[in-house]
Amino acid sequence: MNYVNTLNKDIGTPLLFSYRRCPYAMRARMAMIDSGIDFNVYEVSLKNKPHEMIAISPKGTVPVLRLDNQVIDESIDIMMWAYSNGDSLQHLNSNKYLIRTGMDLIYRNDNEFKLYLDQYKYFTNYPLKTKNELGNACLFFIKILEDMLSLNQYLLSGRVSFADIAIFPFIRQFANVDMNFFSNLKFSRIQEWLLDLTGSELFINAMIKPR
Ligand SMILES: N[C@@H](CCC(=O)N[C@@H](CS)C(=O)NCC(=O)O)C(=O)O
Repeated sequence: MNYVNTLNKDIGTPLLFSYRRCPYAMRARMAMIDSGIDFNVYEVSLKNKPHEMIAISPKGTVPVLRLDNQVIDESIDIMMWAYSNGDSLQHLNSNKYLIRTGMDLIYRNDNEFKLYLDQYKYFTNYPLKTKNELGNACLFFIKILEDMLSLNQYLLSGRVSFADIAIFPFIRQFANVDMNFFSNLKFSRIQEWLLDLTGSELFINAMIKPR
């Protein structure tokens, strides 16, 4: 992963329009690194998105992956592209049941948990509820993950999978809203899982700051 400041160089190298702190972009960067793909990254200002990105993906969200003859502008699709094209295919070689389970979890993360997470993150916008109530409303998903982590060290097996990578940036956000609230939960497995993944070389490399 190599940060670039210009957009027209190295047309042959995959270019990821990214925003360092965006959880969707984090999972895309992690999957690309994990797959051993050589790629450039352009750090986007969300307040001033480059027209080169809007021209190929008018919906204006990051991450966007620009390839020679293809544009991929959903983070899960970028992950799937990375794991199907890189040299580390083990994630998508697991059995179909595990892939289905992983995809279902990601679906619930992106379409259910995220809605509650956003309310908790922006709790001041919801004066009728307390911050703790909004935090507690997120726990249905934390509990699902905790139960899965009681079976294996990671969500699908004893190895980090695409599901761990796709979901953990959102759990990190959840924990960061109020570290005390998170560490006082009686969910020790997810606490250890988060610590493990945030300390991993893969995550540290994906979080390198743009120059
Ligand atoms: N479904 C998209 C969601 C991406 C997304 O919402 N990214 C946020 C940043 S975290 C974004 O670009 N928002 C547009 C904006 O803030 O202008 C994906 O998975 O790639």
